[in-house]
Amino acid sequence: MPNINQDQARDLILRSNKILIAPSTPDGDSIGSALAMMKVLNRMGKEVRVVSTAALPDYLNFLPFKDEIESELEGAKDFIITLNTEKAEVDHLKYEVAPGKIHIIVTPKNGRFTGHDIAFQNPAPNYDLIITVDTGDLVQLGSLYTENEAFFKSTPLLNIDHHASNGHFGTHNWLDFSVAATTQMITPLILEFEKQSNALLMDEDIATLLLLGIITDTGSFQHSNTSPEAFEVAAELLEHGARQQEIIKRIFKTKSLETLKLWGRVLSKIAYLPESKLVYSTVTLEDLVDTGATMDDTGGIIDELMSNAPEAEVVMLLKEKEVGFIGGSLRAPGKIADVSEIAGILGGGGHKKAAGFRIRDKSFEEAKQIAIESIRSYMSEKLSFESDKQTSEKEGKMFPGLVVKPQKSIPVPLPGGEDMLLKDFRQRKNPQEERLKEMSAKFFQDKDGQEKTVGDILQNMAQSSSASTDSDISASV
Ligand SMILES: [Mn+2]
Repeated sequence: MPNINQDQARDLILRSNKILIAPSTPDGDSIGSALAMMKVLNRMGKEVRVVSTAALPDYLNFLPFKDEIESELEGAKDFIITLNTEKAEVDHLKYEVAPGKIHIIVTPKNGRFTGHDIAFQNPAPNYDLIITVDTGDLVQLGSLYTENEAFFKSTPLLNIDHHASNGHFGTHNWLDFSVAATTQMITPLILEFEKQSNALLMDEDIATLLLLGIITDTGSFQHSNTSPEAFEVAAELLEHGARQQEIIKRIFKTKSLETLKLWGRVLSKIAYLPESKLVYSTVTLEDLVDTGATMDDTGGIIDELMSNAPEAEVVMLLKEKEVGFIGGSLRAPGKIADVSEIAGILGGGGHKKAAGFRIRDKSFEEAKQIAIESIRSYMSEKLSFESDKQTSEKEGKMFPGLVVKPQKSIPVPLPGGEDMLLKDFRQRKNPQEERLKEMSAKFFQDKDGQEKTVGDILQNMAQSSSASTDSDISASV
């Protein structure tokens, strides 16, 4: 199945008129992609339907056009009885329900109907193109796929996704594993459609749907998948009126009472092991029962742990999924630890910055001890190697009194900080050049905070030495 690029995806869509869009398990990115795409293609005069057999989660209830999502493929289950009316005309139709059957009664105006006039069929859904968005595997489409496999196999399928695990199941696969979200791929495509068709396609609603995907998949620009390109696309969407504050409020600041109780409990259990630079907490089945929350409500807790632990090299959240089945999420906010290595020791896997593992057939306490011990021995090796390295680096330094302090972690934006980040990013057309300018301009300030150039300062020094007055310059970086 061929891989295609944005231009080829564009041409394929332009050639198709009746399109089915299928999002995966509904989340911000899949639903944002599907609804934005549907509306834009509608505006381009195409007949488009979004079908998702899974219910929309509550937190997405604020989305524009969400009521247009259909829960099943229209007509897919219909059974059509066709009556040939060449020999007789129909006067009226009625039906009678009998035990275990139904009678359809056709009364002719003239002539008679016989069994030879009847035909049956199960109509196949009729689309030129299926587009799956943010879907790594067709099974994620649920019964939409499993009940219509023949239709999926016989219809051209454009697979748009950013998951590295994507199964290349489309007749055309437009995949980009470097982006943070599927909406990050779709945004430039929509802007191109807009340019070509000369019609207004991108408005505040569409921009909001597209920004939603980027915000949810990057944890509001906090995860390491947040590339400069993700900021660039987000900035573009803000310029088109995306309602960023509404998204943040609905996704990150709206939590049920049960969720708040659970978070309170988990955060109050935070423990720190300084010798291993490990911060961890736990969620047990008892916590869920006591607070009335579900495991789904633990989403985001690990990020909260991270932002509360600036000194940590390893952050761990242990979850008791079932009795004897414990899952662990790991994050590496610092520079020393690689949590995929720790997860590997525990039989799991993942990336350097985020990984996970599962422990079976152990009590929660036993699993916790196993995980902590593994991290302890891993970190003691890493930290002693690191301190050896630092000692050897210090030797022969030009300034023996100065110790280079490595940056421990990427600063996490404060609430609302993403605004500043985006604003900052947008203002800088050439970030490096601007930063240099900024640094050199602000290097010297006088007492009133007025900026001084090097020329001013030299002049001032000459004057002050001849006039024997104190220099009124203070340097600041
Ligand atoms: Mn996604």
